[in-house]
Amino acid sequence: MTNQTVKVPDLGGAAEVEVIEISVAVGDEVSVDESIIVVESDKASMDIPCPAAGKVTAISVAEGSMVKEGDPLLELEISASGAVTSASEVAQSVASESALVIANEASAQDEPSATVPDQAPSIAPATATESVVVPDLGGADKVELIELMVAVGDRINEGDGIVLMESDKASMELPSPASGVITALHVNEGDSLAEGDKVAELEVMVTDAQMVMPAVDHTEVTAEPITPEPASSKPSTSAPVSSSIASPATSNTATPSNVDTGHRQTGDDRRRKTDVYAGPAVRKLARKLGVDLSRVKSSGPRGRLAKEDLHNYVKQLVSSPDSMGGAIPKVPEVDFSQFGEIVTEPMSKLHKITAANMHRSWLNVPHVTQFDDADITELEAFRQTLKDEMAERGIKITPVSFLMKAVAAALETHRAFNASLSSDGESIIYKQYVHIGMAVDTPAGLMVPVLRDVNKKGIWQLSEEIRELADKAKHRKLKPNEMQGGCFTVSSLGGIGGTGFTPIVNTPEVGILGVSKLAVKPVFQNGEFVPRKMLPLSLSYDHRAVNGGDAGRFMTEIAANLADVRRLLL
Ligand code: CAO
Repeated sequence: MTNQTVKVPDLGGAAEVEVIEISVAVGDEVSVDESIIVVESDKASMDIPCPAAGKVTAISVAEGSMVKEGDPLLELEISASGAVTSASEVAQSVASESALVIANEASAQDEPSATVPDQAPSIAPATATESVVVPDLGGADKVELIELMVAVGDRINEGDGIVLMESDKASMELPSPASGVITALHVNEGDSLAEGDKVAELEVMVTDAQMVMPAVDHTEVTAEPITPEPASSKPSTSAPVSSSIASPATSNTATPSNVDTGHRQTGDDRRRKTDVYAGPAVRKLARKLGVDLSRVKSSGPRGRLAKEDLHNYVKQLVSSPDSMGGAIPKVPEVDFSQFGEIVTEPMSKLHKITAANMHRSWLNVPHVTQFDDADITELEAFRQTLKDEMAERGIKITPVSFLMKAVAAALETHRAFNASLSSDGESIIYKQYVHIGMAVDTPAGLMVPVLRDVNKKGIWQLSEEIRELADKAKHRKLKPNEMQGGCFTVSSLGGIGGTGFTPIVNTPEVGILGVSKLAVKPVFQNGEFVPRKMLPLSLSYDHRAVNGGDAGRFMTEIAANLADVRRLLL
């Protein structure tokens, strides 16, 4: 037998880490590389693997403890067969996982020697081992063990559940007959049990009275020596154990005195510490599945979570769209060919990119769309007066040039629309430039070239640039920088048709103006209806960044700028 102290390995630069989970209990047999403790820094969490097969004899930390490299985590009793022969071999065997430090200690040091009584008062608490058996099953022949509620090494109180059993009619918890430590388990989950079957061995403290009484059924009484206390310590006031019931030195068998360090937890301890009542196996499974145990509902007694609860939770997540935390239920696949002839064509790259951008924006941005009609009767009249000059210059001016100018002026006075939210959602970035994207319908799909410094340019120059960029877009000649840097987008479907639409914000911009086909409408003016050329506008905006009031004012200004373009000179 060799005792080894498993210490905190190299933490990769972290000064201190928190023990967030102890995956083993005193008395547990652990295998090489089995996760024994999980630690977490502010950047990552790390499973500390067991360096060798053995039995956990003591745990030196508690969940929530802060530890640093080299701090002892637990004591391992390594049997001859599972022993690692040298410290270097141990280090090698775990080096790939982590640089655990193992301190080999001679077993003799830990084994109580024959001289112990000379060094300290010969005081030893007495313990009795009691077998816990399946009680009267109230008529049922057999029950199934559905949950092991304790592990070897667990300290439990009288009345705490040991196992949960279920017949076809009911489930019942087998309570512990006394307070003590589980030293052995004879059953496994899924076993079929009958009345009288042995379930566990419980080591209980024996009082003076019990020692003079005849031993109860199923109880063998043993006594174990305790580790001598330092000379300065007060001798225990426990009753001395008579030599007739003192067992031979059982070396490193965990005794109540050396396990009662607060690391062996009862169910109540565990509930208090984490507010989640679950055993190491359930916690381990939850870690594997990435499930937050505090969200899982217990179906068991006293709120203890079982593996089944975890499975049910995951099943529910997978099957219920409502509980998917933002994930979107999938549209079912349909074989359209069953209804008639079909042709399947691959989507172009541009189409796929557009689809992805639209989807992202639609999902991320709380959209609001506001509508208005701009009276562009005077604008159109003015535009008609430019026909000859347009022909002379070879430049076509459409309502879109005026729209760009009207929007640029409104962006200068309504900075809420000339902005973007920072990606962390903590701040708003206001742009001191006015670059406007223009949606262009091309045979390959939608493209959005950007007109720069629209606020500084005149209608002729803008009209020329609009034509140039639209042509480039239609012929796939746009350079990447000609599609970047937009503050706001104008999407004009006026040349195509429609009375209105709700455009999707081109994130990270916060607004987009949709323009539909102008129509002559009767407008009530000065006591009578008069025919006016009305341009339908629809403004979509990101309601995280822009309020309805801002949007109303912004839209009103655009409409006013279009109704009287002289305003653009102001
Ligand atoms: N109402 C009525 N007529 C309009 C109009 C409006 N709102 N806007 C433009 N027109 C007219 C123009 O005056 C032009 O008429 P003429 O040929 O008689 O002069 C005609 O419609 C066609 O204009 P155009 O489309 O060639 O040029 P434009 O400046 O109006 O638009 C551009 C340029 C690039 C915006 C446009 O070609 C385009 O691609 N629009 C589609 C945008 C789009 O797809 N948006 C949806 C995005 S979301 O899917």
